[in-house]
Amino acid sequence: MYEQGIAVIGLGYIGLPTCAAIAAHRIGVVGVDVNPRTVDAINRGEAPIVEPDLDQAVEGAVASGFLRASTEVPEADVFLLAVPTPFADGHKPDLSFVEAATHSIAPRLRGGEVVILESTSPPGTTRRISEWLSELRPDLTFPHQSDTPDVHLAHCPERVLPGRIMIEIVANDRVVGGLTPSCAEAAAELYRVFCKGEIVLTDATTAEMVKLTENAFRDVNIAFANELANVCGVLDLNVWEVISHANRHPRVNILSPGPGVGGHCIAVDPWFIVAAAPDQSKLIQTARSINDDRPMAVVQNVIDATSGLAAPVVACLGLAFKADIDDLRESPARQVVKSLAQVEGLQVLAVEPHVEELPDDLAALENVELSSAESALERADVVVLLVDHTSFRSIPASALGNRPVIDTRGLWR
Ligand code: SAJ
Repeated sequence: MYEQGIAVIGLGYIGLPTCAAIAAHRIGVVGVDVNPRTVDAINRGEAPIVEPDLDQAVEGAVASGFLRASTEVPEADVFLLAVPTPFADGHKPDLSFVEAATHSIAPRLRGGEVVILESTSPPGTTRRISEWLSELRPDLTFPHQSDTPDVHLAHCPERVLPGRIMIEIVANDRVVGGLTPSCAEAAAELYRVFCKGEIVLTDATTAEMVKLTENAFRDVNIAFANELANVCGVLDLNVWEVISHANRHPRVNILSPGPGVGGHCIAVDPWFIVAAAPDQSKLIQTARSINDDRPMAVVQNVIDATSGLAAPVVACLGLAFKADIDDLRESPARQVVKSLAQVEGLQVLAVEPHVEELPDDLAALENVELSSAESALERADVVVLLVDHTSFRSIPASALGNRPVIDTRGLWR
């Protein structure tokens, strides 16, 4: 089984953990990435990204000889594509990385392989890969052309939560959508090797829509919570108390309001549904705009709290996009800090225990300084909690004192 091994294209938060999970079952894996530094680090047995337990998994897989990395695509039995699918201008899906990955594997096909798309993708993408491949390799048949193709193609969307990837990559159920039923079956065989969750088979477009639906559901639910926060602000009610009591109802489960939705998935993927059916996705579009408006609503609350102060000092606790991670990309907290720094005379003390230095865009601002929590709480006129890191939970009420506190996560409620 898998004598030629598995090739995983893209060694980011999904590709690399997947390589390690497969290699742990003594199947040869070559991880491919365009970045030579990523490749070198992995070949030294190091994980170039921060994720609990990934380091040991990569070290073990490389030491066992079942994982190596390369900038070149090898021949393989299965090609698994795990490349980014961001959006371009106008929130339109950008499939350029998927297309480039498709081009990179085309010359390696001999017939008999399975190609699996794991990247979150707009409906129809798996079929487009099949079409691209048939243009590149007219000597082979693909599943949009034949029920018995030379190369099988399926979509199996990743569903792992950053911070719990190594657990969820094994434990989660997987949806495997084939362009034909035999494509789904061929792809499912690989997941049966390393997944303990159930493997559910469907068609490729349904699988694409399932993944987008999961993240859009969460975005809409968070938007509802954020809208409640706006409403409770007007009514002078504690939104956390309202939600926590409502959630005691057996059929109510409202998520938590916050300073906005960050990360690379939940704020992006709903747009793929909107692009596919703009007139039918009003709720999804409204949710996106409610969540996108949140950082500026927080900024306005801070400005209101500092009114009357000539040179206010504001402590901003947290820069990451969510709790207990060091990832500052696409973070609403960072957006709040950046916008506050535009306010004349205002000084921001940014507290982020998971980083050693500010990212370049914030470091370039004269009135933003990276600070410890202790020092920021000593000096600030106003305290804003932006990320519910565990270490902030234990800050005592006495350390906050009588100054205005804006707790966007309800951590100290
Ligand atoms: N957030 C809130 N309120 C909440 C929950 C989250 O404001 O109640 C915010 C977070 O602070 C963060 C953002 O939403 O800024 C997203 O965080 P998250 O933890 O909800 O999700 P991600 O983006 O880390 O991972 C999601 C997951 N999808 C679902 O839970 C449906 C994960 O399983 C996916 O694999 C991942 O997207 C992905 O790659 O698509």
